[in-house]
Amino acid sequence: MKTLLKIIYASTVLLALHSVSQAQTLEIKTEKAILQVETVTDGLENPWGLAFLADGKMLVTERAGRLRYVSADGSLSEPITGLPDITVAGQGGLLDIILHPRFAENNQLFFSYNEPGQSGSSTAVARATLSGNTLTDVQVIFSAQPKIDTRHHFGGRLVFAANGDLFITLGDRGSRRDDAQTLNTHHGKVVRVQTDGRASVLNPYLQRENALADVWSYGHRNIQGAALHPQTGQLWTHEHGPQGGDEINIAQADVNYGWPVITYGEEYGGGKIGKTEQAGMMQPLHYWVPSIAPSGMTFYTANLFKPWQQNLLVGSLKFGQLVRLELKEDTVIHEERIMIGQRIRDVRQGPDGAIYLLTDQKNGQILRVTPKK
Ligand SMILES: [Ca+2]
Repeated sequence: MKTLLKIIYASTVLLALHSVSQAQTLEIKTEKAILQVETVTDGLENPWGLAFLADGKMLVTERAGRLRYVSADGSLSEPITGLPDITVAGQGGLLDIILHPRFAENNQLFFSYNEPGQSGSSTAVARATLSGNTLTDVQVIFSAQPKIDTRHHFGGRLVFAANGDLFITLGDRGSRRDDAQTLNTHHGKVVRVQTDGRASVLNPYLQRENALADVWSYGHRNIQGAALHPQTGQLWTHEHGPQGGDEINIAQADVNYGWPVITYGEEYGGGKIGKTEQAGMMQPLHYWVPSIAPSGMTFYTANLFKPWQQNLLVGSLKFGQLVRLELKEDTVIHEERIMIGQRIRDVRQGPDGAIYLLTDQKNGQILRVTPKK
């Protein structure tokens, strides 16, 4: 595979050997920097989410239902015990992980996963205390309804709002009907909850009949990337379109993002799904035709890559790219596609200012991206 990559990307990727670890380091020429891409670790089965601990370690989820520590030198711990039952099927399994904003005091974290139930499964979020190699006090704080037996479109990204509420992004579970357009299911929604699972006091449907109180925004297809804008504090999301029409949105309270009524995508195999605009439905900030299959998202804010500050970075599963978007306020003014050559599942800014990528493979990796000095 590595040899193949060399041939395919020889025009832009220079290979070098890292002299200390002997790990392979790729060099990639981009518009504003030559990047070095080093493999921190591999041997992860479809890693999905990443969280940085204060001691230089990371926590990484594997969709197959494992959570591990990764040390700074890339060694993997045994799986952390104490996870609940997880349905690993299709796109479902153990998904994202995020530390409590006061993790340093309480050792609490949150993770999303595909939770089994009588009528199928659904995206759920649990809170737990991390003590050594074990999770204790595991409590399910959110469980999407209804549970159904499809195996795709679970959403699953977790982001803390500035006030300490937790945003949970969801997917439509492939249930086209009008589920993403109705407020009494969690299909195709962003929800906003307090850390104990109660609806945020800021939510728009607290008093509305036939609406779930934890819903924040609706009309989404499948959101696998979300991040807070560093200046505005708003939640930015992207979502998968069908064939074409992947979108970036700012997920705002009581806004309808249109799926499946409006989309820039089309049916697999061709054919119109709907229209592209309708009154009362928000247009995306940016969309991709053809689809890039986006997963993972971060705003870059660190000093290590000064030319990339305030850029939005998005992973592409389909094209194996890191997509860099330059913004002017809420408008995308430039897009650069950086070929990494593996399906990118998550994109994070590390405490060291480096960019960390998870690759969606059976033998998945954590890649560390830095500018060449
Ligand atoms: Ca939309």
